Amino acid sequence: LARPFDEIPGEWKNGWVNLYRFWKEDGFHNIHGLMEKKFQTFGPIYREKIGYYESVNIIQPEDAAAIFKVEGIFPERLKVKPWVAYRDFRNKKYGILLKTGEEWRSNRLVLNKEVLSLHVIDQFLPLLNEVGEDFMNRIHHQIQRSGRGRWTADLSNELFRFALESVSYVLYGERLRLLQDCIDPEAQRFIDAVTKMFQTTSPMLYIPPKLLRTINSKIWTDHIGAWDVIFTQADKCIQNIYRDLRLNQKNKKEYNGVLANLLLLDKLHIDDIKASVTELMAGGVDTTSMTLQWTLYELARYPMVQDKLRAEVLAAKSEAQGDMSKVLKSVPLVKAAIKETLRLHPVAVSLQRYIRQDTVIQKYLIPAGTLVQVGLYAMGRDPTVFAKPEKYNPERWLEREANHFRGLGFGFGPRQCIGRRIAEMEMHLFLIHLLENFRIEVKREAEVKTTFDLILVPSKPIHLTLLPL
Ligand code: HEM
Ligand code: 2DC
Repeated sequence: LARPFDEIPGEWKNGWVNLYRFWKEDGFHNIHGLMEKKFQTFGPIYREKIGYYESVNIIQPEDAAAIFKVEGIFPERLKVKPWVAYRDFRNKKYGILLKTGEEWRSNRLVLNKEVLSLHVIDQFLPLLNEVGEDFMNRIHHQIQRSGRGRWTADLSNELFRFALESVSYVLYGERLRLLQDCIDPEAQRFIDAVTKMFQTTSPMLYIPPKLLRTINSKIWTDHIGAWDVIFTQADKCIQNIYRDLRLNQKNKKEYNGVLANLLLLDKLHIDDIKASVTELMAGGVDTTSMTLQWTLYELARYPMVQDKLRAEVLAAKSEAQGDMSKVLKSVPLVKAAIKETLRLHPVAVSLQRYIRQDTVIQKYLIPAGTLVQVGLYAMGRDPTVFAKPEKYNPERWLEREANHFRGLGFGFGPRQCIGRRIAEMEMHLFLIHLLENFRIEVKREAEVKTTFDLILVPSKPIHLTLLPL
C-alpha cells in the first residue's frame, strides 16, 4: 500500500517563509546547490514549496522513467511566468516553448519535421560544417596575430557568435558573418540581449510579474527590453527571407533553411511561424556555446581524455576521406563527451512535468496534477547513479546497458528539446574540427563552479589556451 502524499519529507508548509530562506541562502543563483543538498538531507524524494511554486523532487533514473510514462499527450513543464508575461504585455503569440494543449501539439508536429526529423538533419550537415570550419580558421588567425603561437582567451563571446551563426544559417539559409573581426553590431546586441533575458528571468521567477510591472521595477524593464531586442532582430531576419521568397529569389535546388520551408509548407499561421522561429533563434545561442565551453574546459583538465578523443577523430577522418557524414558515424567517444559534459554541467537544472495520473514514486502516492521535478544537476553528481561522479569520463557512456534514463540533458519524450539534433550536430562537428587542429589547455587554478542564471553557466570566466598541433 502506498504511503500518503502528505508524508513525503521536505519543507512545503509555508511557501513564503521558504522563499525568504531560499533568498537568504542565495538560492536565486545557487538553486542547483540547494537541490543537491536537499536530496542529501531528505533522500531520493522530497516535497517543497517556494513562494507559489509547489513540487515533488526526484533524483533516480527509474523514478524519472515513471514520471515520463504519465506525462500525457500534451506534456507540460513548469511555466516560466516572466516569459509568458512578456508575450501577453506585447500582445505576441506564444511559440512552441510556451504553447500548451492541442495547439502546442499541432505546431510541434509541423516543426519536428523541419528541425528534428532524421531526413532534414542531413541537410544541416554541410551548413553546420561550414560554420565549424570557419571557426577553426578564425582561431588560426588569432594565433598568428598573437605572435606567440597560441591563443589564450575567455571564449564565451566567440562561442556565442559561433552558436548564433550556426543556428541562423540553419534557420534562414544565410550567413550572418559573425566569425570575423568586425561584425554587425545588431547581432552583438542580440547576443547580449539573450544573456540579459536569461539573467533577468531568474530573480523574477518567484515574484508575480504583474507586481513587478505595476511598480515598474528595473528588473522588469530590463527583461522587457531584452525580449524587445530579441524579437526586433529576429523579425528583421524573418522579413528578409519572407521578401526574398515572394520575389522568388530563392534557389530551388539547394536547402533554403527552416524558415523558408515552413513558409512554403503553409501549414502554420505566419504569426505562429514567427513566434517559434524567434524562440529557436534565441534558444540556439547560450545553450550550445556554454556546453562547448564546459567541454573544452574538461578536455583541458583531462589531457588523457583529450588525446583519446583526438585519436578517434583522426582515425575516423582518414577512414572517411572527407565524408563528414561518415565521420559523424564513427566518433562514439566524441558524442559521449557531450553527454558527459551535460551530466556534470547540464543547461537545465531540472526537468519538470505535471503528471496526468496518480502515480506511486518511492512508495508515495503522487496525485495527478502535481508538478514533479527531476533534479538533473543533482542526478549527474549522485554517486549512487554515476560511479565516481566527480570524474570527467566520457567512456562511461559507451557501456550501453547502464544508461537507462541517465542521459536526460535534452529532456525526454514529445516535449524534449526541439533543437536537440541541431545542437548535437553543431557541437559534434565543432569538436571534430577543433581536436583535429588544436590542443586545448587551461591554467591550473581553482575549479570553476556553477551559477544559476536560469540556465546553468560557469561562475567565472574560463581562460582557455589553444595551440596548433
Ligand atoms: C527545450 C536543453 C539547445 C530550443 C529544452 C529542454 C531542455 C533543453 C532540457 C526542456 C525539455 C523537456 O522539458 O523535456 C537544451 C540543451 C541544449 C539545447 C542542453 C544544447 C546543449 C537548444 C537549441 C535550440 C533549443 C540549439 C534551438 C535551436 C528549445 C526549445 C525548447 C527547448 C524551443 C522548448 C520545446 C517545447 O516546449 O516543445 N531544451 N537545449 N534548444 N529547447 Fe533546448
Ligand atoms: C529553469 O525552475 C529553472 O532550453 C526553473 O533553449 C524550471 C525551468 C523551466 C524551463 C527550462 C528552464 C528551467 C531552463 C531553460 C530551459 C527551460 C525550457 C527551455 C529552456 C531548459 C529548468 C532552453 C534554454 C531554451 C530557451 C529558449 C528561449 C530562449 C526562447
